[in-house]
Amino acid sequence: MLHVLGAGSLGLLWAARLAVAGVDVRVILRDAQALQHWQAAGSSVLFEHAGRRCRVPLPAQLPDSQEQPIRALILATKAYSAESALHSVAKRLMPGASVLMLQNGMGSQQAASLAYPHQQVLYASVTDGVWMPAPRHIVWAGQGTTQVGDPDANPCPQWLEQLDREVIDWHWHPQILNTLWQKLAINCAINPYTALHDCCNGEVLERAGKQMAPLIHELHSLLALHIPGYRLTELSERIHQVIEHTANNSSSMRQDVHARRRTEISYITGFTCQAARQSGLETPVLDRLHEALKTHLATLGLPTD
Ligand code: KPL
Repeated sequence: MLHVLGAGSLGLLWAARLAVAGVDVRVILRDAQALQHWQAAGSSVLFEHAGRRCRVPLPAQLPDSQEQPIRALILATKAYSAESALHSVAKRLMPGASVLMLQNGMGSQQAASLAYPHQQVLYASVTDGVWMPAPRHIVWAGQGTTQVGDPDANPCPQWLEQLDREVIDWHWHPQILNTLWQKLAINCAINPYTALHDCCNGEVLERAGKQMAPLIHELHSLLALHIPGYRLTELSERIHQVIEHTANNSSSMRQDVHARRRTEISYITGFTCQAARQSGLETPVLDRLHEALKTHLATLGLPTD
């Protein structure tokens, strides 16, 4: 049995795909009220993909459920909730249980590794596009891939090995941190502009104007410290590619702003500015972008962290 903690769009996408693949899965909900709503609505989700809709039964439970211990946990909360969510089920984790972290940005994964040294904490980078037009209704709009790896270079756990790649297109990545650094840089170059200018990813180059080239330079200087031999042209090409391929998408940060939710800036631009400082690097363009974002969020009455 697999447990999914976090019933946002990504958590439910994972839970629904696992259930469709025949995996016995339980969704862990935050509190009794959420569970009550879930059960009253039939303990299922409406799963929409490629023009088809199906109802997928998904049993749910509370973090302190006595039902069964947790052998494998898919943690799909927002980055800022990951630590407290993990804490809510800590007593149920079996010795050596694995925790698959699906968070955006960086920082929450390392915090989980530090807090749970006896669990196998796996990091993932997800490129699926999913949204929820209504509660318990998920639309899998962009089929992506999930890179998974163990930052401590342990082997892939068996439960993951057995996951049907037809249903979840996942790949084991021996150097998952490299993948996370690159995704982080891409998010730093795209998400802030989409939130600041309330635009789709495709408009980012126009909105960033002359800032984009020095920003990519700064991001590359940091990445090159963590990924030896990483070339500036590679990062630049990847950023431009993602902008082109996701031109019509609303970034996760813009979606958060639209939903008047707390954003993940502390785990995206905030983490990156801090990492640069710790390495003695100056990143004036990124720093200004981060500050502009904070001011913008404050003006909208949203949290600035
Ligand atoms: O990961 C993303 C996000 O929105 O957070 C990008 C790559 C920018 C795609 O929208």
